[in-house]
Amino acid sequence: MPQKIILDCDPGHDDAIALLLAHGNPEIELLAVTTVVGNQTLDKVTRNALSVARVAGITGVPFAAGCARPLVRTISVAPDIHGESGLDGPALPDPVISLDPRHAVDLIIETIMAHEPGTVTLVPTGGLTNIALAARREPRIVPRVKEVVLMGGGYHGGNWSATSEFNIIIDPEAAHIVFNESWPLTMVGLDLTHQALATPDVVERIRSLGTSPAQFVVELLEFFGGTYLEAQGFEHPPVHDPCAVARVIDPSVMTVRRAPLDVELSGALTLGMTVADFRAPAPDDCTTQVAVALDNEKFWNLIVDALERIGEPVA
Ligand code: PIR
Ligand code: CA
Repeated sequence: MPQKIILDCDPGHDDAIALLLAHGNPEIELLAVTTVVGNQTLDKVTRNALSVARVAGITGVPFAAGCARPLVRTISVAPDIHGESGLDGPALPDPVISLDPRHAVDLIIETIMAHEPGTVTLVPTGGLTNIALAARREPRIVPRVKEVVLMGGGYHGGNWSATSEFNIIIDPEAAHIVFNESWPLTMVGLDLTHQALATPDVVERIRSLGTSPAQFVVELLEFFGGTYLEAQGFEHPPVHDPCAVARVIDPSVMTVRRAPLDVELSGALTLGMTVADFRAPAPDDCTTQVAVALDNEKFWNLIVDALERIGEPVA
């Protein structure tokens, strides 16, 4: 039985690859794709999501736009990393599917309520605004969700401040809500995703597939590699968001550690920090865990296999 997921994203180079992975892997049933302000404005990331759907040949999956600003803070976007479009690099084809008319928060709620309890996994790869609002708007979703497997945070440090990761610090109040709900939550943070580096050998593996979605990914990785070198001094870019999807496909792709987690809302230097309490043993009622170590070979095989399965979609 494939895992049913809702991908809540802000494409975004690595979000786009996460979407391709989810679509191309038979262990995943993509129930819905929702967008949220993050790497760029809501209009831009939503259009990007629809363009990527065309590249991947995704039809029959509802795509809905969500929140255009965080709960409390002002918008901060990441053009230094993702460019002005939010997905600079490859040519972006005009979308062929249209947006679902529902608000993302409503689509998330309706989708969870329409499926058996314990069968839908939420995979957020952007700020947590939509997910937090869904939990507040319809609390009955919380015990129905199988698990939240999110890309965000980190217990070693940040990428948007010394202590804090982008997806958390752009809407820390939303993250605080999501981390403190009772659903099982796996944090796939920078500690893990900084192990998923797109080295030249994996870029060549993808290029050699020779299809247009593979070429699209190569061009994403080339642009992302350039900005990551320039802005963050990384020799090879970390491909964050597909790590969360990979965890749902094959839990053995990473090791995790149970630990209570919380999000800092009042620190003068540490706003948006995800604090993990690693004092052992984790309490019996602890429902949160953090990703610690990646099986790199398994991870890249999943990406390459998904692109191979997608092949050359008829646009
Ligand atoms: C990546 C992101 C934002 C800023 C930087 N520097 C790098 C986006 C990615 O899409 C990912 O979801 C998360 N936020 C990583 O921080
Ligand atoms: Ca993202």
